[in-house]
Amino acid sequence: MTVPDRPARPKIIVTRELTDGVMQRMDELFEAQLNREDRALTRAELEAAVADTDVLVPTITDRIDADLIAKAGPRLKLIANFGVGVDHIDLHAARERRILVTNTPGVLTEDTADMTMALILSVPRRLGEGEKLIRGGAWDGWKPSGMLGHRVNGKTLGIVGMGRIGRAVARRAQGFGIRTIYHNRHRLPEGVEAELGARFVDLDTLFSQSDIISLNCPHTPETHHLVNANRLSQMRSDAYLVNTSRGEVIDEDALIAALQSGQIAGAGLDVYVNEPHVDARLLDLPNTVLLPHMGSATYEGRAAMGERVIANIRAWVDGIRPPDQVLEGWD
Ligand code: 8YV
Repeated sequence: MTVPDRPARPKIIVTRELTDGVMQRMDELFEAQLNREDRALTRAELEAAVADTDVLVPTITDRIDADLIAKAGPRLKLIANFGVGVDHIDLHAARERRILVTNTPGVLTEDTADMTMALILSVPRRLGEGEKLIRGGAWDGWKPSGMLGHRVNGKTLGIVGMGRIGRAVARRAQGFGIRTIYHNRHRLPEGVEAELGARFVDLDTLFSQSDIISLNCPHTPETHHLVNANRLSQMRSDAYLVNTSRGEVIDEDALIAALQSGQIAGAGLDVYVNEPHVDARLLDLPNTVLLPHMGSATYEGRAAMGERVIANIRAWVDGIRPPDQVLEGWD
């Protein structure tokens, strides 16, 4: 069945090289203009793309701001983001132009929670430093005082943002004998809290009582710089901060100052304010574990993200609401 004004084979422009299977499926189903070079499109290329396509498939490395959306041609009706976070897309500007935005929730939850857990374990137990010691040829053998870190078992984890990923982290924490407290826009139903072994607290309590804080909230105007100098000053000097959400949730300068002064014990970061640039001061700090935004980077996850993008485009073609329409700002 074709829907009036919906092309059966829409033109889609995919801004980044995706995995082979996903690109092949997109090629079969749509008039797909794929990026076979493993690089981000330039601004001029992005402008040309939005001017002449039905669907744009961007990733986090594309800035889909109001200026770009103003340059969209009349046929652009859907921005089907490859990724769950949509803070690189001006949702308001898209809405004004009646352009739908979709994302890929659900399919990267477990991978991102695994990576969050990896950081929760790595930072207190100094995995990064240990690796560097070996690779630098500086290990002079076992000793009772060698590479001492802090035990995670029995400690308190404070999760900021108890959506899918936050909850998946809480489930993992239970297996490690870690107590979870959390803060979220809305408190979870009691049954879910009981299942996760998680207690709802306000942010002041979370920051002052946690041994490890994990940021699992989206980046929105409300969470921008949620971790600022004031919040960091509430943390204990033996507490750690882990971030697998978005760099902008932390005031990076304030974090660097807190790490340099010993105000907090360490940090595990997968995301940064100005990616791929990583502040040189972070590189100099031994008490950080730094990863290159790889929280969801599994073969399985990328394939599933591609499938979600395809499902959203197909729903739009069929004239039904795409399953992952980002509703923020829509009636
Ligand atoms: C993605 C992410 O790989 O989905 C997200 O929001 O942060 C990443 O894990 C990336 O955004 C893809 O665009």
